[in-house]
Amino acid sequence: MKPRKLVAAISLALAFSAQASQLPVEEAMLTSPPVVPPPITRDHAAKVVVKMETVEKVMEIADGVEYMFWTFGGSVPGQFLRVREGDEVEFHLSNHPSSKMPHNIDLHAVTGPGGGAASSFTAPGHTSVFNFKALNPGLYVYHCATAPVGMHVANGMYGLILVEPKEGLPPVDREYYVMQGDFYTKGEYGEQGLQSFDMDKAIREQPDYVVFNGAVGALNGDKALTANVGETVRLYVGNGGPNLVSSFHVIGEIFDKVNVEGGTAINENVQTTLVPAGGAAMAEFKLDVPGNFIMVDHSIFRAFNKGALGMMQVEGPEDKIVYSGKVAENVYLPEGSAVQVMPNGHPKVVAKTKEERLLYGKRAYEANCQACHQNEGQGIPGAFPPLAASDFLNADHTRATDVVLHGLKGPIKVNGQAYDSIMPAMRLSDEDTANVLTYVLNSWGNDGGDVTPEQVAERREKGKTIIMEGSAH
Ligand code: HEC
Ligand SMILES: [Cu+2]
Repeated sequence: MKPRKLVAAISLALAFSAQASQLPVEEAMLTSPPVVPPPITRDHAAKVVVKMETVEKVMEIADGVEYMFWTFGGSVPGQFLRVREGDEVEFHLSNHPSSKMPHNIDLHAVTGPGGGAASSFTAPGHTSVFNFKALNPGLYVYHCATAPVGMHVANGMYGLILVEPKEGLPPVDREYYVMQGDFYTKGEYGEQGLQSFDMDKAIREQPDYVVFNGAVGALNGDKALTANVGETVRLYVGNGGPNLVSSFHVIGEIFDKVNVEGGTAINENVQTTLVPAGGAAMAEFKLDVPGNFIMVDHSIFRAFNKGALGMMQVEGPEDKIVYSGKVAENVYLPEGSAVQVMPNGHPKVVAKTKEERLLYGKRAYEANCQACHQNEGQGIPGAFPPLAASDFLNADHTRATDVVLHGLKGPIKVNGQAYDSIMPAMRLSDEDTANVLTYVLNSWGNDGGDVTPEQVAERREKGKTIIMEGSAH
């Protein structure tokens, strides 16, 4: 080797080793939603090695509806990554050999062109490595930025990276990872089977699904977030978009503190915080009373008709001063008012077997009845009568059909308890009405039986608002 070349080679090696500083090395812990890695306890910078994999896989976006998601780490949103301000990150992006598409990653926490996108462009069956230094603390979105970018994002390729400030974040009892996204399918909301991506709807910004954590119900029922009275909770809320801005709200809670847009500025006593597409927020609150706290995008049709609804179940002692619960329930009927009609946008499904009728009926129940009659049909004492082991229901299936078709008002007795309230007429198809009634009759200790669409059609003919005997109205 000629001397000049040798010098050049040595200085290159030196420059390289000067860049690879002497920081302790550790491998990052990555977690799938809604889990967040534990707070960082180090008081110094480290070199953090991240190994993330892009995977294309079919998962349920709603009951009976499948979608080919493109993911970081196999979940939507992708794995949560937590580093400390000043850390040097060595990022390994592997694209699973079964992928059909190349992918890359643009981390909003990166200072540098493309946020890592160009350096991480990876074909199926390959791994790319790039380095960055986490200069700015905050909660940042990452996403795939491979063309067509909108499509990669719309298929679920986004997640969150938290860069903890050097001094750490104030300690809380629980932390959760919740991220919204909008999805565009060829079929309408709820249409069964494997659904493909609809580019036209995406361009028009008219999603069929708007969901937290990748699916309708991803945070409901036994997958609800949990906490206890007296605890503090921090939600890391992200919005992958691709199109919609989220008006993030927890029904029945006030955020004591919000790190607005995931940055350093803290707003206090916030009811609803805006989370932009490609943005995030940290929301902290203390739980003072028990119950179900519903998380929504307060663009409210998204919550009740497109899936943007999650749940936090809080257990512990009541505090009747902070919240009394219902203390009275009376009928309020201004002159001339009629029973209201609730709209329903559910698609028509035709059950071919009793199993299908029960399955579709369960879905119709969750979408149309559960809000009042509750998840196990137990009702709410004094307000909504039980459908579980209901003597009123079992005594007369025709009357029950009329209740669902035409609504019900006036005093009734269910299992010895008096109710004097109003149920609005449910605007369901004959098919859905038959399904939901058959499901209810065969659940929660009821006597069984069938209601057919033909029977419903017949009752619909005879339709009018039922006012129970003895009613004053
Ligand atoms: C907005 C709240 C609300 C929704 C939604 C609702 N109900 Fe009701 N339901 C009531 C109330 C209130 C009563 C009692 C009315 C009264 O006091 O006259 C009632 C009564 C009933 C009864 C008779 C009493 C009993 O416990 O057996 C049946 C059956 C019933 N509902 C079924 C359904 C079904 C099935 C659905 C969904 C398709 C549904 N309801 C949706 C509020 C609701
Ligand atoms: Cu991609």
